[in-house]
Amino acid sequence: MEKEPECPDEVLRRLPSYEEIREYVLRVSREPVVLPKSAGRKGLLRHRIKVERVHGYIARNVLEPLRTLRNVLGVSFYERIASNALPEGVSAKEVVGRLLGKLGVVEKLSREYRLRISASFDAVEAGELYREYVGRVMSIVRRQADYIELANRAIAELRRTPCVDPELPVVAVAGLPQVGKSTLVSAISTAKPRSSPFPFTTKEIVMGHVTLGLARFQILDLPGILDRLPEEMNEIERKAFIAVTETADLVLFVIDPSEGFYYGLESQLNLLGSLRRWVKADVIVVVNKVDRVSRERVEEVSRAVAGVLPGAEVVAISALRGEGLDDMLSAVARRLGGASEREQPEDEHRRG
Ligand SMILES: Nc1nc2c(ncn2[C@@H]2O[C@H](COP(=O)(O)OP(=O)(O)O)[C@@H](O)[C@H]2O)c(=O)[nH]1
Ligand SMILES: [Mg+2]
Repeated sequence: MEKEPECPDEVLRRLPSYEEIREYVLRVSREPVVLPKSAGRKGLLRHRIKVERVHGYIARNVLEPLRTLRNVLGVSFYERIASNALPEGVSAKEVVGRLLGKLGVVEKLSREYRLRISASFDAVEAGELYREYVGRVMSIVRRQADYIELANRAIAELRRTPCVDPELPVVAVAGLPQVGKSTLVSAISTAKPRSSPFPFTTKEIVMGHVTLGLARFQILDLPGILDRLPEEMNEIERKAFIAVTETADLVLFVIDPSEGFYYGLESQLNLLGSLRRWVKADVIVVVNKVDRVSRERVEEVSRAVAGVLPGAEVVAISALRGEGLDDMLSAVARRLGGASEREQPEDEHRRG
């Protein structure tokens, strides 16, 4: 049975490239093997030990990390995040499956050549067999060089991805660029993401934790999403979109109500409407930057929100000045509390 998935940044290791593997194998081939005086048939034993070294290196540094990666990819959030970092149409799962299949043959070859070397006539024959073994192993590895690079891209992306604890609720902070998502997350959580007056500052998913009395939840600061179809999004927007759809129990949709806001109110409302269609999670609409606009404008924006999402809960805050944050957090706690009450009967059912 597969182990429980663990945090990608803790368990995932980069794979050695084809060149690094070749370098190791060349070194093993060159370096003398020191044997005790008492050892018999030294010429054979030396080459058998070299086969074991090559095999051990590939098993520990390639096959084992690949199995860990396969395990992590069992969580669909991680699988989609990893595939998002690969070229269009390439799935991380397929890359790993292919590598494990092709490179797994090294295990069989190693067994075969250990036996053949042990049964060989003399050191000359053992040396020939060893060279044949290395040739076959390296030709397998060489043919997978591009796939090893793809796996490393997936691994690098997953190591940058926060570890989502499935036991704790997830609140995802979404909206267009520049609306104040990072400022908000840094005002209320342990995370201190960078905020700035320049769009597209946030390129990674950043995880923070919030403790509210006895309740605890995870909060995700996300890259901004422009108002366009998922298939038109770039890699970074898609990453935010995947995080919202795969992990969120609740979405805080942040709106900048300023009249001079670069992206305008309409595209913010469009994105809100689209998210509502694509995402099952609850949404609370957060009208931010109220320090910059009149009360009338906040009411106008709230009415416009109601036009898109009738009955939606709207809270007004200034993330920068820390205004309205307590009310917003109470609204979040109410929703999450409600969600866990709804889940309880299901838990009973699962246990029974
Ligand atoms: N006046 C005002 N500016 C804010 C507020 N929240 C964020 N900002 C500013 O808006 C800009 C974008 O903020 P940031 O958090 O990086 O937005 P993000 O792209 O949505 O993460 C920064 O210059 C922030 O200082 C707010 O409540 N009031
Ligand atoms: Mg940001």
